[in-house]
Amino acid sequence: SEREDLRTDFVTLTNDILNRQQRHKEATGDLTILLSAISSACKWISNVVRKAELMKVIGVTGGTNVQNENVQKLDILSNEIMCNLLRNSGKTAILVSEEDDEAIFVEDPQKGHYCVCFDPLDGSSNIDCGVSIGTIFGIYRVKDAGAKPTIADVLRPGTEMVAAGYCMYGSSTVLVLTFQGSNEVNGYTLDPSIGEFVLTHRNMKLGKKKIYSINEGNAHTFDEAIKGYIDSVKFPPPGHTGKFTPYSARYVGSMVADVHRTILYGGVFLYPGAKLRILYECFPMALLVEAAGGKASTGRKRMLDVIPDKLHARSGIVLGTSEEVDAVETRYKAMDAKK
Ligand code: P6P
Repeated sequence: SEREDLRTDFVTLTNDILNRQQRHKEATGDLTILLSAISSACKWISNVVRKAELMKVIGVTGGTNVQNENVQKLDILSNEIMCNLLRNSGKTAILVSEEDDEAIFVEDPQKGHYCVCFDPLDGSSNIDCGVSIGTIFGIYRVKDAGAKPTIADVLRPGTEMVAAGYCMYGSSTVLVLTFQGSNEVNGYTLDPSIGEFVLTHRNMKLGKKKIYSINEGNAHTFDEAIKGYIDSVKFPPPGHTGKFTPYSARYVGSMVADVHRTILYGGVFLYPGAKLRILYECFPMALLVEAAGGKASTGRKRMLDVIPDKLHARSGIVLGTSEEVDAVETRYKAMDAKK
């Protein structure tokens, strides 16, 4: 009947952000405006990502168009929309994008007090096969609102990020967000018919499924600690008798999809070796996973305690349930003790 598809009771992302601002008496509303700009950019990216294949047919996005010109790729377009909306918000001082070698310093009158580190379209190599991709962002407040912003405002530990989140463009478009110290992760699903992110996952906590997620094609590069851990989830320990239930292997190859599944279902995601970028992949995901009740580590130390030495610094990362991350860290301690 007509009534079945009418949603008549919901909370929106905007609503939640405004209510949070009111609960923080000292809040100026700047972060609210900044997050509103990010959510608008994600709506725009979602719209374009979903039409990408069709737009290619008419040569608008990706590949070449009818005049055989090289047309901007989705990750370039997504970067443009993120940079423009963040700058237009009037609340940013520094933008660090995966797509730009140098940091962007926002000039007056648009300059604000927040630094946003983001990957506008992470996993974009998966676009052509329809696999989920996403926007990842982490937000610092400048150290001194009265001083000239410098690179030192973003080469800081992840513990100093004030908020972080991602927007996954999958079977639906879901924006997942947490604030430093809140211990709460909330997920909002885009209802394109009204252009609102509607609360669908209140206070997300890591699931309990035994899943491991790693690109085993890199096994020849794994150190003893990772090798030992991966063997331990696939094979019974030596001398084991009785039933052994191996973990399930799940690997999408798009960090947002692998982390979103890890938070919802549980298990562990590992990318050993310095591939993932600290400021706009590792730190935001670490903040989210910790707030969802899990852990994120380099293997040897808490991910959020790392201090990146350059904008696009990379790190190995292990994130997921505390039990699994602890198991990996224990193996690194044993391995290092033998040195
Ligand atoms: P690999 C995507 O290119 C990305 O940056 C992350 O989203 C993803 O987790 C990782 O790289 C996948 O890397 O080497 O398994 O293809």
